[in-house]
Amino acid sequence: MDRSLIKFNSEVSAALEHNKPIVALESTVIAHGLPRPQNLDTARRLEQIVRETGAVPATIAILNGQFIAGLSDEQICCIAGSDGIRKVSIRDLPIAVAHKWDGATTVASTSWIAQRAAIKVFATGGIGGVHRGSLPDVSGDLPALANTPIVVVCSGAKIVLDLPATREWLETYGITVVGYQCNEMPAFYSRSSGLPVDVSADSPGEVAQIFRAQQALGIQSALLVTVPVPEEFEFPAAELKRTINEALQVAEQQQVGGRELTPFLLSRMAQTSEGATLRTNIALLENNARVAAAIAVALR
Ligand code: PSU
Ligand code: MN
Repeated sequence: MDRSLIKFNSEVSAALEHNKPIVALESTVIAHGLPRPQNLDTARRLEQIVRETGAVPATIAILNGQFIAGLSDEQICCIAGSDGIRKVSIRDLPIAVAHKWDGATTVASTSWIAQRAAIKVFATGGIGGVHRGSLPDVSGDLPALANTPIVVVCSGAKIVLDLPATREWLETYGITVVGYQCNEMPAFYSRSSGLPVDVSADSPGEVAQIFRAQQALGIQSALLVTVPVPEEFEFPAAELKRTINEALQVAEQQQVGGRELTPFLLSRMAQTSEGATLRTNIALLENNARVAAAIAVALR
């Protein structure tokens, strides 16, 4: 892709020029994953954490059909506060450009843009994956991760998904899964899933070493670094099943599907848990931004 299609803010372009550590952040979580006003506060806080850890944040979105790497605070406010922001995955990128959309980017499209912008590390909450139920709904995040050589820091796949099926998918498509200071793949709101990681890494330096090896080998998939939510913010396991099942049931009754499904499930669970899942979600996003920035620093 022509890099002139991406607009960089001055901070990110200076960082690219001087080979300073950069962390990409996505915007679907701001526009569709978190409610107002916590979405704006979190978006700002994630940038602040990346800076405090010694890296430059590049929040990515699409405005008027242009890919932006490094939103201004005003642009972040627009993504967080406007109603017409679309959820743009890779299949929507050509439409977004041709029709000059304002769009929030998912894990798939954020990775796609960030990697082409020469950014090596991207932090998010939970990746998309294989949905539960009879419909064969598989997030575009998975094939994007299979095709995009970038470090993606997350807390595993979102717990509303079929996690064993998602884990199999990652394996089949050659996506290396690193457990950051853990031996089990975390499950978003929960620290454990019973599913294996391929390797455990104790420090940002160890992750950097694996990513350098991956790049030297010319492997084209992402390196998925999975970080468990800090213990004090983990959502209690006893309530988790009930909360998820209720949300899944209501989604089915109301026939929510396609790109609406994930935001619907997240917001429904936040409602029925009286904000508890929301606190967990924000805590893991902040923690992942910190780990991602440390990895970006180690990769210099
Ligand atoms: N992480 C979060 N909240 C979110 C997401 C990630 O903590 O809302 C977003 C990401 O943008 C991810 C998307 O790509 O959810 C997955 O959506 P779908 O299942 O429709 O592919
Ligand atoms: Mn889907």
